[in-house]
Amino acid sequence: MSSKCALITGITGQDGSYLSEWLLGQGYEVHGIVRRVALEDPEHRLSRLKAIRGRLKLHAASLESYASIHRVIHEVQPDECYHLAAQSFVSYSFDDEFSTLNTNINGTHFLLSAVKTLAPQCRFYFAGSSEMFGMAETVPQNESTPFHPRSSYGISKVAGFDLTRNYREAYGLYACNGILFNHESPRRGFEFVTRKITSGVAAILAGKSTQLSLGNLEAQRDWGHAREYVEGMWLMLQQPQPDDYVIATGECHSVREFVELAFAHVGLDYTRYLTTDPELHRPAEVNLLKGDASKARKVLGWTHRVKFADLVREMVDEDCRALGII
Ligand code: G4F
Repeated sequence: MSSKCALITGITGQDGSYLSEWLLGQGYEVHGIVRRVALEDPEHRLSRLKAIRGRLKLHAASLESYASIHRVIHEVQPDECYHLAAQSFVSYSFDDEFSTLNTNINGTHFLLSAVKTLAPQCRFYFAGSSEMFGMAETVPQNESTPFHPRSSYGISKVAGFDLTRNYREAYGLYACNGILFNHESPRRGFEFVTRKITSGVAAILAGKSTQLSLGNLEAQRDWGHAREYVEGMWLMLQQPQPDDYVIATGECHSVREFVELAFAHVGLDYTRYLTTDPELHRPAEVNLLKGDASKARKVLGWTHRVKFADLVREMVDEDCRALGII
C-alpha cells in the first residue's frame, strides 16, 4: 500500500471516477480539480463520485486559468498528476473549434508548466486519444503509427501529446502519454454513441420512446471497458522510465453491431426502431480505429478482460435498472 498523493483533472467524468476508486484502493490520497459550479451542484455534477465523495479532496480551479492551476499544484504537491480533463466530445469540436483548441491545448500546457515549476518530481499522465490517428495509414495502430487527426479535438490531443513528450525530453519530467482507444461503461456520458444506444434501448423497452436516431452506422471502433483502462494509466506512471503506450482491445466493431447486440439483449429487433439522421454525420469521419496494445501488454503487463458483448450487456442492464425495468 502506498501513501502517495495523486491529483486528477476531469475527476468528475467516467475515467476520473474509476481512476479515483482505483487509486483509493491502492492507498493514495486523492485530490481532484473541479469547476466551482460542480461544487455548487454536487447532486448532479459529482454524481459519479457519490460513493467516494467523502474520501476525496476537491479543489475549485479552471484549466483556463493558469493562476488557479498554479495555486492547486502549489498546495497539493502531488506525486502523480493524471490530466484527464478536456472538451472530449468530437462532434462538438466541429461546432466550436476555437474553444476546443483553447481549453484542451492551453489546459495541458498550463498544467505541465505548473508541474515543472512547482513539483518537478511529480509523474504526469496525459490522456491522449486514438482520435490522434484519425485517417490512419495502417491498421491496427500502435505507438509508431503517424497521426492524421480529423477534428479540432484530434488536433488538440496531438498538441497535448507533443507538449507532454517535449516536457519529458526538454525538462526531464516523468511524463507519459496514454493513447487510449474508445472506452465505455455505464458511467459514459449520454452524448457518446454507446450510451446513447444503451439508454435509448432502455427507454424503448420502458415505453418512454419509440425510436433511436443515429448518424454513421458503419464507423468502426475498438471499444473496451473504462474500469480496465484507468489501470493502464496508473501502470504507466509506475515504470522506471516514462514512455507512451497504446491501450486498446485489438478488436473492432461497427456502430451497427453495437446497436444490434444492445437491442437483441432485451429481445428486440433493432430494425424496427432505428432511424438515421444525416445531421448526425460528422464533416470528417474517422472510419476505422483498431489498436495494437502489444507494448502495454509486454512492458506494463496490462491486458483487457471484459469482452465486447459483455460490455454492451452491462451497459444495457444498468440503463434498464435505472428505469426500474429489470
Ligand atoms: O461515441 P463517439 O461520439 O466517440 P468518438 O468520436 O469515437 O470519441 C470518443 O473516443 C475517443 C477515443 O478514441 C476519445 F478520444 C473521445 O474523447 C471520445 O471519448 O462516436 C463513435 C462513432 C463515431 O464514428 C460517430 O460518427 O459513432 C458514430 N456515431 C453514429 N451515430 C455517433 C452517432 N456518435 C455519436 N456521439 N452520436 C450519434 O448519434
